[in-house]
Amino acid sequence: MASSYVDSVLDDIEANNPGEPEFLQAVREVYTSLVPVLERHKEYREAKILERMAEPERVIIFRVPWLDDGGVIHLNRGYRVQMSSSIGPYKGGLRFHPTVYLGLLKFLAFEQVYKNALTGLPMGGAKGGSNFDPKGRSDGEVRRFCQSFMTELYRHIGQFTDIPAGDIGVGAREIGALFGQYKRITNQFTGVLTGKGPNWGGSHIRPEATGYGAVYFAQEMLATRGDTLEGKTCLVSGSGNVAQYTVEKLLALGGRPVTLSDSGGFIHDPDGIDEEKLGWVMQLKNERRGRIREYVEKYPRAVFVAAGAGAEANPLWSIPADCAFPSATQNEITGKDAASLIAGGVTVVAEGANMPTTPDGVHLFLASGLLYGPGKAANAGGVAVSGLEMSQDSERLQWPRERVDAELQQIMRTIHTQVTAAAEEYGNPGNYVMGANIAGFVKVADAILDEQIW
Ligand code: NDP
Ligand code: 2IT
Repeated sequence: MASSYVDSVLDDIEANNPGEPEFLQAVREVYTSLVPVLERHKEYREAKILERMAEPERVIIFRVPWLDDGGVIHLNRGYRVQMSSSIGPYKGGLRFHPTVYLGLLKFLAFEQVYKNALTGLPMGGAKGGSNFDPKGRSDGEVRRFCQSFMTELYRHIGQFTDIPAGDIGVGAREIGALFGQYKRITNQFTGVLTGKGPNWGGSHIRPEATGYGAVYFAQEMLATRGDTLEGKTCLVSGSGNVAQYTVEKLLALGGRPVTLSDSGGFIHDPDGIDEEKLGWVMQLKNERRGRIREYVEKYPRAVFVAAGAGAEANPLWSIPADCAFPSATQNEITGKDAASLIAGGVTVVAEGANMPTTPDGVHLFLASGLLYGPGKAANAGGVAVSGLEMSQDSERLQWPRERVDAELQQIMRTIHTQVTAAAEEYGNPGNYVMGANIAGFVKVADAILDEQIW
């Protein structure tokens, strides 16, 4: 009954959103796991909650003209997808990457709704960004792009309306330029963005939060089997914000990270990436804006493997290990990669990236019985500390690092408990995918019913 209803809703969503494969993938994964909830709750069907939650409340698309260092004018497309304000103001990051288009941001905004609900903080879901490629651009070019982007975006956001933050290609430098421009236009110093500098309204631990949170979530999953991260060999992909702080926390907890990657390929360091090497990578990536292949020139015992264009599998995931922390981008673990991870002995996967595993891969992980923490739950630490940054901005206070870190750990623990409980309540103990989707959904669906918007 409920399953044929979900199928027919998915058919309509597919027909109404052509050319948006990532969005349809994200919606399908969530909605197919909600069948047991819809069996029990007729009221969600009657209020057309599924139909609503796949339709953004508002989408803003705008033109972003900017001048390069040679005086040439460029045009990019800017977006903000305001998906849901049911439990709080729209909240979610901005992505600057050449692959950005409406469908990609709709998938990310859709995921954000459930993730934000899981944090227990009052935040709705959104995502935005542009197809602007910051690679190879000077600081001046990035600044002019950010200023032009904010010159339109400012009228659609605000501390009580929509609070953007970073994502791929948007870090401290970009948030600084975006905030500076917002302030010049509005003459208001408010918490309109998160990820701000710690001496101008930002929260301690926000840069670290996503990576630290993913590791805390892995710790919680391992604890259900009486195990810890001590001595575990860990595969980490990406080498940006999430990957760097994943490695930092793994080292603090006795783990052994051995890989990092970027779009050019990956490095494998059989000796392990220690604190000194991580410091070098942070300098390479955050200051010199270099490529991960340079690692092997500095540390010649490591190997670099170039990315295979259009390859069906990434050899990074065939390296024997105990844990995997995909922290680069969507669909970076294919079905073949998931099979390699399982064959290589991995027993924990904690997703730092959003939707890094393809549906085939998810299926294999769930069938294998390994501890699989989907992004919505495992990477919620970033937006959770963004929520804590909003609280600090509102009370015009800054909490000490120790307090923020303790709250982050508590939030990740609570997410784990909620997700586990939802999976059990609906008959699939240990299935974190189902647990995360159901726990996030029920909270938002009940808010929609309470607010009686029909
Ligand atoms: P960064 O821009 O700091 O780093 C992204 C990393 O991933 C880079 O190493 C980049 O390599 C690599 N990457 C990006 N796109 C691709 C691609 N198409 N193919 C191969 N590698 C790629 O971003 P973040 O670390 O912030 O984000 C990483 C992931 O984590 C994303 O999925 C993001 O949505 C998710 N996330 C981020 C949060 C945050 O707080 N920042 C919170 C929750 C999730 P290259 O430099 O070559 O492009
Ligand atoms: O995907 C994500 O959760 C983020 N990029 C962080 C969003 C935020 O508002 O901190």
